[in-house]
Amino acid sequence: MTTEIENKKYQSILYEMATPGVAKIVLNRPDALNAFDGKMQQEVTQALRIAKDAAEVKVVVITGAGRAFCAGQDLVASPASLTDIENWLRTMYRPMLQALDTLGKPSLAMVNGVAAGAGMALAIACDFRVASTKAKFITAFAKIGLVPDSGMSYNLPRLVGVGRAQEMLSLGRDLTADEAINWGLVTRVAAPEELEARTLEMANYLANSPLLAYKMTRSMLHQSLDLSLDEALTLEEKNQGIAGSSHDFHEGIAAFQTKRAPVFKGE
Ligand code: T3D
Repeated sequence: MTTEIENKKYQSILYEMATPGVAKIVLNRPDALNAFDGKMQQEVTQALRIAKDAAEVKVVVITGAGRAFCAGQDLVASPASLTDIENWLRTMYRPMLQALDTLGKPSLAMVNGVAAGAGMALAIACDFRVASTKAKFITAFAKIGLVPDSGMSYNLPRLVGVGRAQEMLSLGRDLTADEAINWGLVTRVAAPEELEARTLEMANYLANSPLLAYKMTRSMLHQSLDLSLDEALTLEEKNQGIAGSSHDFHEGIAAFQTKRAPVFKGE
């Protein structure tokens, strides 16, 4: 039986179930290093919204076709993106970043090659990054006279700290995969031939994890920098109350007591 995910036709992306529970979005304009052409942002947004509603999807992986992850905004094919940038960002990038933020399921960027500009911004907006040893992280904005966008000014300092974010954004410091893991920008590094297997290993682990707890944990971490300790303790108490009455908690306890592996439902 084909799913809604596999039935729909796209121009700038591919969308498929990689393994049971794991949907894969492939940015698919390899001749332009998968640069965003407008259609691509719209299709990624649509794919993420479908993934959010699809019970069969537990985790989403985003990657690029060919040798790049994504070279950011297409600087040739989308004239509108160069003449009214503010509107372009609002109408093309914002919905995509918001769809990712409200996915409610774990997201992984499988960074197969260079990730530049908004391409790097998309990778760091995902919950986790598995990078090929061939990957490179290039903020790119300042090289063409721009400030960071697509959530990069928000996500980059949260991952690497303000000082290192400033170094990447203003001193043109690009990172290899090995540097990126040392800076905390990526979660794992893998040889190119092992990248897919290592990513799916992590995705499958997440797909079988207690996803209600994942969702609340992600939200708590994202809020934490803006909360006082008192507010964080209150949020922990409230969310632990919810997690503590979930199916998955009872299953986790039963599995521990009977010395078997838990089967979580995300409920
Ligand atoms: O404008 C707005 O609306 C605001 C939004 C901004 C968001 C942003 O993302 S701003 C940043 C935009 N991106 C860049 O500035 C990166 C530009 N690309 C590069 O610096 C380099 O291509 C890379 C470092 C990414 C890779 O270098 P390399 O040497 O591996 O490949 P290459 O030879 O430069 O590129 C290969 C082909 O891809 C080439 O086409 P060709 O000559 O084979 O026909 C190149 O023109 C094309 N390409 C690469 N990046 C883009 C692109 N085509 C269109 N747009 C691109 N961004």
